[in-house]
Amino acid sequence: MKAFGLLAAAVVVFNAMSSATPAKLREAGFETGGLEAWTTFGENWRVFRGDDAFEGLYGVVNDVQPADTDEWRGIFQNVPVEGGRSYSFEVYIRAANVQEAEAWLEVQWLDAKGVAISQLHSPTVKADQRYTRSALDNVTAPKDAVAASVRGIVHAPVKPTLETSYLIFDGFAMTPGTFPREPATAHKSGLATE
Ligand SMILES: [Ca+2]
Repeated sequence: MKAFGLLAAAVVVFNAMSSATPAKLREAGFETGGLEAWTTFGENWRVFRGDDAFEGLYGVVNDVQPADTDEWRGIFQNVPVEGGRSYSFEVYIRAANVQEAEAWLEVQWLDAKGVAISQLHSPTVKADQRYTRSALDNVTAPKDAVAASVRGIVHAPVKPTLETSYLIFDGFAMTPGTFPREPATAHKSGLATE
């Protein structure tokens, strides 16, 4: 009887989770001025404030500097999903003085143990660009997925020799299905140092 009771309790918890309102990205545009909702790895992530934000007042930038050591850097947030359902993801990326550095939007599908089942990413940004949409549109979560790890990735296989490279992200978003609007066109310009 005791074992049955535990099983019943587990089912109740599962049902409560599966019927919850779909979770969303938090602080997706960094407008708190902090990174409380995000986890980073690798060096030199910072929130910046200024006209160079894609939307609002803030964005997040990774500086790739000549003296750096980390080849891989990322900023991510895990969001619950329903296995077998389709989702769309986007972020706006600006690249300035990139030299050998590159960036992309990545999604890892996580199972109940937090282990990545599979991953996919947007085309790689390899050259300087104004804010441009990077997206994964209408992709289906594996049936065992319980969360999407939504990631901005910077890869710096070769460090710049003289000047800093800037890989800049703002306006992360995700939705079940597809976004209900046409994507905004790229805008803004200038270097992160301006
Ligand atoms: Ca913003």
